Amino acid sequence: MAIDPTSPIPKYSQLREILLDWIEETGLGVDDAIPSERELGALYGLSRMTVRQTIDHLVAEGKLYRVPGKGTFVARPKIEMSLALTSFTEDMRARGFTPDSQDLARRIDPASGHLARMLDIEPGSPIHHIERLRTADGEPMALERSNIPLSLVPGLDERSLAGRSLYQLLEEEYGILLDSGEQTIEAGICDPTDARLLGLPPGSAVLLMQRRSFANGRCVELAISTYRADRYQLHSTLDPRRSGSA
Ligand code: 16G
Repeated sequence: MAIDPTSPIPKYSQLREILLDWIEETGLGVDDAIPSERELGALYGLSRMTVRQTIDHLVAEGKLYRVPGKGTFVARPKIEMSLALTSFTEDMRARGFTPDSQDLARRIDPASGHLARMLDIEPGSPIHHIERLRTADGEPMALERSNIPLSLVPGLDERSLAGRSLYQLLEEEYGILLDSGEQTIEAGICDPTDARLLGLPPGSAVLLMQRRSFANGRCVELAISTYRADRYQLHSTLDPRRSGSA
C-alpha cells in the first residue's frame, strides 16, 4: 500500500493503517523491530516528522514501544478484560500468568458516610481496608483497594493474603460466595505514588474501576482499583438490539 496524497485522511493516519496491516501480514511478533523512522520515510515518501507522529501515536496506543538507541518494537497485546465477576487470581491463571500480590496496607477503619452508603452499613461501622499491588508473572498490573464490612468477615485482618486470592479466602473461610456485582470504569491519570508502584511514568493513563460485589443481595466488597491502561483493554459482548427499539 502507498500513501495517497489526494486523500482527505492525514498522512500520519494513513501510515498508521499501513503499519498495522504490515505488522499483521508479515506476522511480526512481540518484541520484533519495525523499520527505522528514516527507512519508513524513504519507503513511503514521508517527512521524518510525519513518520514520528505515526510512531508516537502507536506508542501511546500501546501497539509499539521504543528503546532509546535501539529502535521501535512490536508491543505485547493488551489483556482483554471482560466484564465478569472474576477474581484477579482466576483471571490471570486462565491467561497463563502467575498471579501474586503485595500487601501495601491492611487496617480497620470506621466507614465514612460515602463508604457506608456504598456498602449499605451504618456510618462509623468498622470496615477492613486492604490495599494490594497485583502482579502477573512478577509485573505490576493493578492496585486494588478493597473495603469489606468487618461484621461479615471478623478476623480477616489476621489472615495473610500473600499469594492468596481474597475471593477464595472469602469462600473457603467465611462461606461467602460472591454472586453478583456492578462496576463502573473511567479513564484516569495515575498520581505519582501509584505510578511508582505500577512502574509507570508519572501522569500515565490508567483505568479506574469501582466494583461492588454482592452475596445473597448483601454488599460484601467495595473495591477501587487502578489498572494499567497500557496493559488492559475492556471487552464486552453486546446485548442484541430489540426490534422497534429505535
Ligand atoms: C478483582 C476485583 C477486585 C477483587 C479482586 C479479588 C476488579 C476491577 N477488581 O481484581 O475487586 O478484590 O478481583 O482478587 O475486577 P483475588 O481473589 O485474586 O484476591
